[in-house]
Amino acid sequence: MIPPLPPAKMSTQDCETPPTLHDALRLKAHRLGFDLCRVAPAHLPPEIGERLREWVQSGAQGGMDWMADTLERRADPQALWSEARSVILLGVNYGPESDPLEVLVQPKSGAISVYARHRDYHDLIKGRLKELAAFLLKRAGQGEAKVFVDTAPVMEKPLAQLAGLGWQGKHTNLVSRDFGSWLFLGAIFTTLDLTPDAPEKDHCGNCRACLDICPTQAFPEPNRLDARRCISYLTIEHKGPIPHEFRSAIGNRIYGCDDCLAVCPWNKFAQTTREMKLVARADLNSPSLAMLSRLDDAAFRAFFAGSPIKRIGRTRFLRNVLIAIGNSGVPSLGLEVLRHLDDPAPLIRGAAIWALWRLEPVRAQAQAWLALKQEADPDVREEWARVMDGRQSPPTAL
Ligand code: B12
Ligand code: SF4
Ligand code: SF4
Repeated sequence: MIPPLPPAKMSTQDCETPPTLHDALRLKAHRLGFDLCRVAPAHLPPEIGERLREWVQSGAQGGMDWMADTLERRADPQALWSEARSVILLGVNYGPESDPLEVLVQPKSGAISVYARHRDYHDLIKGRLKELAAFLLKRAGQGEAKVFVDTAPVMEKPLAQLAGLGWQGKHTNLVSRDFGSWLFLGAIFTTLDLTPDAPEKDHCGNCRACLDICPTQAFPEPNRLDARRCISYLTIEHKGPIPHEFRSAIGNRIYGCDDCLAVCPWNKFAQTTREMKLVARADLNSPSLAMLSRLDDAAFRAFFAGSPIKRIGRTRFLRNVLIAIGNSGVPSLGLEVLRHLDDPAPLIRGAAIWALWRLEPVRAQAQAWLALKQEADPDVREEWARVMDGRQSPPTAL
């Protein structure tokens, strides 16, 4: 068995002449831009898989069918790759420069979660993981490795806790003593038998700040998230109309949500990212809702080139922007809504109706009867029908 890695905090000076494979690995990881690098065995305690099964059986994954499809491979690293002996867990600090929740009180702006205000981290991390894996195998002179970030059926958070990168807080994300809530995770599975690092303990104590701040009450209990209620799921993964019960609570969040992350007291140890590619684009800190609502498909693609937001496409994104406009309480934004009432995409038409009803209820009601007669899509018809019989709540300010 290969000896354990040195302490997680790395100094380039300490490691100029790495004496062991582990030192070399950690130093290389640091040079590649990873902030944490630790090792876990390639198996998880059975209760982790059990909880995942319960979660999927309860339907908490909503429309993320891939969570059910990949259940058994996700529950157990051995089921994913039976020859794997160790997993190297990597963390990249994406700590923001300023309070990400400031934008929530700017009704004319859209709130984009910190993780999407810069380059797509998948693209950034994957190449580096591959480079680190190649380095490891070359130094070891043996073995095989596979790299995973986010999209593969890997329980990254429980594995990261097992490796000691942090612990799964009550909001279910990994919290780090060094970087608070702001860590991206990646993993390298390898056939090499590396000595695991010590796991991290839970340091949440009696705190429940993340549970209490959640705008949509997405936590049925601590450590358990109902994705169907989570704004991150609703604005990114959910493909259809956003359920009415969550629309006003979404406020101006147009892509993801950071509330439960940002409120964590462990963020007092957070540090601004050292990775220039993860520094927020200035134009994504509080983009104008009016500007975003005017993006046609080509402009949307150009504006979000290299950003994870491009992945959800203009239709779903515009749905989110229109919900935020409906929540803005800014009457002048009604003009932006009107142009979308006859958009070819039913998802956009439906969200536009809701936004108009919120901003200009009299105008919406005046249009409803004729529009309903001409509308064929059942979801859009339902939006007009709600306007006609006044089934929507009155506008609320942010
Ligand atoms: C599916 C998914 C989502 C879904 C579901 C989130 C979720 N919590 O499951 C949605 C779309 C909602 C989502 C949202 C976000 N995500 Co996401 N997501 C994933 C993904 C692909 C899989 C996560 C998963 O396996 N979920 C299944 C559930 C059942 O697993 P679990 O959360 O670990 O649940 C455990 C606990 O609930 C626990 N448990 C249950 N009951 C109890 C009781 C007790 C007492 C205890 C102790 C434990 C416990 O057991 C479960 C199994 O271990 C991972 C990438 C990956 N491959 O891991 C990224 C990932 C988790 N996401 C990430 C991020 C950044 C986010 C967002 C912050 C993005 C944003 N700003 O909008 C939000 C955060 C929302 C939140 N509070 O979780 C990061 C998190 C990094 C970190 N530091 O933890 C990951 C790891 C991606 C990455 N590679 O960096 N995400
Ligand atoms: S990301 Fe937002 S909506 Fe989702 S659980 Fe956290 S606070 Fe709630
Ligand atoms: S906010 Fe409190 S309960 Fe939530 S993860 Fe942080 S320390 Fe734990």
